[in-house]
Amino acid sequence: MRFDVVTLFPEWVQQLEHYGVVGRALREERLELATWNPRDYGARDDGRVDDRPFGGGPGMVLQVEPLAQTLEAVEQSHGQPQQPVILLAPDGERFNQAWAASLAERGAATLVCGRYQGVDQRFIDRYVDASVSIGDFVLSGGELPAMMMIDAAARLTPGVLGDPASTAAESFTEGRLDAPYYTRPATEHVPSALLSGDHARIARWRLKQALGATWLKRPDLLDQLALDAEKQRLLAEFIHEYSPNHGKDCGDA
Ligand code: 9D3
Repeated sequence: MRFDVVTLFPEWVQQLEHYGVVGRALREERLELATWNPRDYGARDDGRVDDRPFGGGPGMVLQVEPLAQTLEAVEQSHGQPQQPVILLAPDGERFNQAWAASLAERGAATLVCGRYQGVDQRFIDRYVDASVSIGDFVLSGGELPAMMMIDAAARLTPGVLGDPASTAAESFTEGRLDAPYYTRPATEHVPSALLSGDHARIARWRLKQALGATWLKRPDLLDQLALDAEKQRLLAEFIHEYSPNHGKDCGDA
């Protein structure tokens, strides 16, 4: 997987190299990251790449020319066929796991980080294949969203995580939340199923807790799941045990 990131803060984005599994994959060149600063390509004589918006209003707008020339440089740097140009912008499509998977599958993308009030619309019309947002909150630029997308896509790239099973088993891939985890010491309140050594029982407990957590915390995800009979039964059990009177004498005998 290769990412080209167009950003006014390349050193910031390059910090990815120093942390975690994504950092390791970059250092071992199982993942490629190149950063491109529009200031180095077609800035005005005064070094600026932005200007005041026509019609007035607060803030500044990134100009077409520096961004266009930066994309030109990106293209010339690799002889590969065109890779998608994705703009990080607050009015983009919402980024999610499906987006991460499609990026990982395409194998390459150019991520353009917006700043200020945004980028000149003519750049978007001419060069941008899709705009992506990470949620309904206002950030000061697209760099953190770009780093987030790289992290999410990278971990779906073969060889980035040590153990391929950990990607496959990730609950979001399944569209639901995960069960709780425990580790030593096994003092108190560790669910007995987890200490039983009975793998079928552990798997059943985890699935039930995962479905229960999704029911409690993300009912919107549950609506999208087609639960088979076994899963429906496990969730019904969880819901029954969750009810406030479960295991108590409610006095109506
Ligand atoms: C005047 C309207 N503002 C839009 C809400 C202008 C504006 C604010 C912040 C334009 C750009 C930005 C900088 N944000 C991003 O570049 C950005 C972003 C975000 O702010 N939230 C969620 N996802 C993203 S992706 C890029």
